[in-house]
Amino acid sequence: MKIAVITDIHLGYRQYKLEERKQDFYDTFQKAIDLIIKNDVDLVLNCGDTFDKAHESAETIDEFRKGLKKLKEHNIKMVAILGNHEVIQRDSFVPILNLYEDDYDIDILGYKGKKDYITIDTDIGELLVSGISFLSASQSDSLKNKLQYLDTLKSDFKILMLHQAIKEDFPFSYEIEENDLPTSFNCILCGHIHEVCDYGVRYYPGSLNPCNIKEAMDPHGVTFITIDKQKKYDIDFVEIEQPRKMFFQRMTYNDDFVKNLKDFAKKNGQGKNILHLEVMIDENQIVDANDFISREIQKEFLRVTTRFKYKEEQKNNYNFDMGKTTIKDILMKRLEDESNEVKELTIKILEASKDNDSLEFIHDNYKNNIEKSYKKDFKDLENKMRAEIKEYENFFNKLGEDKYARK
Ligand SMILES: [Mn+2]
Repeated sequence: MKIAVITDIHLGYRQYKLEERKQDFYDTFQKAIDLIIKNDVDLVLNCGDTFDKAHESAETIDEFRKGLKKLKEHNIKMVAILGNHEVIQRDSFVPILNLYEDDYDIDILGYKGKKDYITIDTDIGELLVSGISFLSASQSDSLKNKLQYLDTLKSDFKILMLHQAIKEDFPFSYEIEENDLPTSFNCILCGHIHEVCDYGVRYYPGSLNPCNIKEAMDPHGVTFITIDKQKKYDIDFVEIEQPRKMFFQRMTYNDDFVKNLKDFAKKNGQGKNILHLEVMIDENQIVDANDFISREIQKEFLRVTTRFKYKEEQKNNYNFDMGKTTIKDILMKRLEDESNEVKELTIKILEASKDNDSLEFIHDNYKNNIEKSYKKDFKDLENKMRAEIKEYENFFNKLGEDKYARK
């Protein structure tokens, strides 16, 4: 038994308001379908966010139809759930996926009026595929009830499809926790997180396309699951080459800036790629830099977005010696103008982070308890902390890159 899993196709997303990016999402989807057909699978599972919005253009709706048509020609069934992008909490709402049900072999699971599961006779016995379309946090009781009910079903091999945020995987805003997940399933396939994550029984195939610059660093593609008669299964992720590259460059506006950026653009732009530029600069140099970028760099790429950061500000934040400066020093510097409560809390968070549990800590101790007493301060701090964590991630990723580049 061989199954293909895709998720978060986000058809209709016009990234950077570019027609080219919308077309990229179409092309990657068709490539995925061709790859699925080539791999001779028995079934395709689609874990949600097929469409970027609940309402899409006829062109976008037709693009998905083309994919389903190809699958039908090869007798391949698709089972899908709806993601958070394509549902509206309104009684009269009809999901786009409904349009295909009569003419193509697609089942939508776990939505109003739809089945919660299907069973299929396969070479490994009876396969049960169940799924719950996205439910918001206000419906988490109903979500938990559904999960408990699906847990009681019996079959030779059980698969569950979800498109939810699970606390352990996405701690800031979630609908359920790992503990709420049923235990009788051989495999739980999840959409929503756009990165490929293999947590054993729980698996995220990741989005088909990068939907932001951070996701551009990750591979995107189709996951194939082969199940044998002993109910053991292998997971094989196959990357799909993206139609264009996205680069993130952090540079300082100094004597080498013009040459370095020109060289980079000549080598990497190819008229079709996308560049996110972050430039450390003095305020009075921005006009010159902007002029140079739009005159010399823009033409090498499909799109260049530039963010300027003042050098002064940058120095305050990053002028530290890797051997000596601690994260605490950096944080204190950034929180210079904050109240003592905020500083104290920061220290607590830092201490908790030593157990590698910082996100958990922020959520449990800060968001739920402390926020009540110091609402505004701590809301601000939460945002700051989120930004900080991102910065550190970027910073340490960068260090990693440099390290590998030298080898
Ligand atoms: Mn998504």
